[in-house]
This record gives sequence, C-alpha cells and structure tokens, in this order.
Amino acid sequence: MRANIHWFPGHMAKTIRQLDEQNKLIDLVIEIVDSRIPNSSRNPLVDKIFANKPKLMILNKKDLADPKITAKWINYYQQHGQMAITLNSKDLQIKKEIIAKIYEVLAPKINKALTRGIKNPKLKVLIIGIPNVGKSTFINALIKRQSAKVGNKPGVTKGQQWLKLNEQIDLVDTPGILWPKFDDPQVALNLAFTRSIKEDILPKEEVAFGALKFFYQHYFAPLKEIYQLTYNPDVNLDDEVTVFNLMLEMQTNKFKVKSEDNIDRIVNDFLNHLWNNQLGLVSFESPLKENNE
Ligand SMILES: Nc1nc2c(ncn2[C@@H]2O[C@H](COP(=O)(O)OP(=O)(O)O)[C@@H](O)[C@H]2O)c(=O)[nH]1
Ligand SMILES: [Mg+2]
Repeated sequence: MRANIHWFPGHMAKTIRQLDEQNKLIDLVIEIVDSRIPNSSRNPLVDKIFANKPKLMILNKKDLADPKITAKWINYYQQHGQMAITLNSKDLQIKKEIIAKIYEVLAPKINKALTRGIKNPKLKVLIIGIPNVGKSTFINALIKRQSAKVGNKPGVTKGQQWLKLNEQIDLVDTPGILWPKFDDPQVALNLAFTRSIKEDILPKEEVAFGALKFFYQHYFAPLKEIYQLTYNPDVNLDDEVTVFNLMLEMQTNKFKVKSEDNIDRIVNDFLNHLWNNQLGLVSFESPLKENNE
C-alpha cells in the first residue's frame, strides 16, 4: 500500500519508555495477535523489550481465521519453542484455560519461589498487542466487571490499571499504544484486510484490489458465490487493468447496472463483505513464507 497513512507513531518513543518501565514489574507477557495475520499484527519491539521474560502468544479471533492455517501457525510456534494458543475472546468461558496456561508458563518461577519458602508468589502479567487485536475483549472475558473498554475501531484503550484475575495473578493492559509496523506494504494491506487500520485513512480502492487478488488466488469460492465470477487459471492479476475489469464484472453481476469506469459501488460492497467477515474463514498469512502462501 502506498504509505499515505498519517496516524503515525508520534508517541511511539513514549510507549517504549513505558514498556521498559513495565518490564521490571512483570513476570509474564501475554502477546495477543490476530489469528488471520499473526506476523503483520505484531510489533517486533515486543521481543526486543521483553527478551528476558516468559511469553504466551494468543492467536485471537480464531473464529474468523482459516482453521487449517491456524493449525500450521500453532505447529510453527511449537517448533520454535514458543507457547501459543488460539482463542475466541468473545467466548466468556476462557478464564479457566487462561489461568491454567499462566501457571504452566510460570511453573519455573513458582517452583523457584517454593524452594525459598514462598508459597503463592504474586504473578504480574502484561497484556500486549497492537490496536484492535482484542486486548480489551480478552481482559473483559477474564475479569467479570466491564473493566476494559471495547471498541470495534483501533485505538480505544487509554489509561492503565492493574486488574485482579485471582488472589495470585494481576493483569495490566499495554501502556500507551503499540503501533504495528507499516514499512512492508503487504503488512499494511494485511492490517487493512482485517480492519486494523482506521477506515477513513485507507486508500479503499487499493485495499479492494489487493483483497480481490488475494481471494482470487486463495479463496475463490466467495467470489463465485457472491459475485458470480468464473475462475480463469490464466488470469494475470499483476495487471491493474485486469483487476479493474474483474471489479467491473463483479459490480455488473451484483447490481445489474453496467458502468464503464466507476467501481465505487463494488469497492464499498466488497470491502463491507470483507470487514464484516462475510467471505468465509480466511487467513491472510501463512507461517512458512514471509508474506502470503
Ligand atoms: N470475532 C471475534 N472478534 C473479536 C475477538 N476479540 C475481539 N474481537 C472484536 O475485535 C474488536 C476490537 O476489540 P478490542 O478488545 O477493542 O481490541 P483492543 O484494541 O486490542 O483492546 C471488537 O469489535 C471486538 O468485539 C474474537 O476472538 N473474535
Ligand atoms: Mg482496548
């Protein structure tokens, strides 16, 4: 995506300072990412700042991702010695599983404390992740009262407080805002596909073109079902005119009105389907290669 995105990290430096301060206080980092784009939805700074801490990865929004690819990701993390689980944070029954996982990851610390005669050491857990991955939803599912504000737009979390998970475990939300990394255009597109970038600053047509190319190659079924496209193995998706014409064809099929050059209507319709998760269970990133399959 051409980088005309201007919600850029003025206060990133401040966030890094705040995270550095947290580092002294915490025992465990829970990093939440979007199951559909586990790499694009993280900031590599997390590993740098918390290199010395145990970490639990949560692949959230598993209910929206392609289960086959999610399984590959879990396998990938296992092979790299990283504890990782998949989750739907909207499921209110996750508390038991998460507490068990926290004890599992922190077993070495708990045992060490025991040898020193400390029975139930306090465990401080930092929840971290870029905007919109579901941090507040996750925390709300764990802590009964509606403590963390949930938004369907990026960047809702403000302020900070420790929350009691049980007598032993305290949680805290990311201080500041941890922006994703936009340098790679594919990362920016992936964030746009999953609605992790504010809508009003997106080049919509570009995002729709990118999504159409991706679906054509990886998930053709919804294009056939919703827009009556016919698969052509010889199509050249690197040619902008071809993609534009596919858009026009989708528009004609869906709305039964022919237009020579205006594709606004289909761009909006297609993006709405994408953002409302009406194109099926989709993963935009696979573990084996850097970008998409
Ligand atoms: N389908 C689905 N949606 C989720 C899940 N977790 C969070 N969401 C939605 O994602 C959006 C952002 O969530 P929020 O908790 O505000 O993210 P935060 O910015 O990281 O705190 C909201 O619309 C949530 O309802 C999940 O596991 N599955
Ligand atoms: Mg939040």
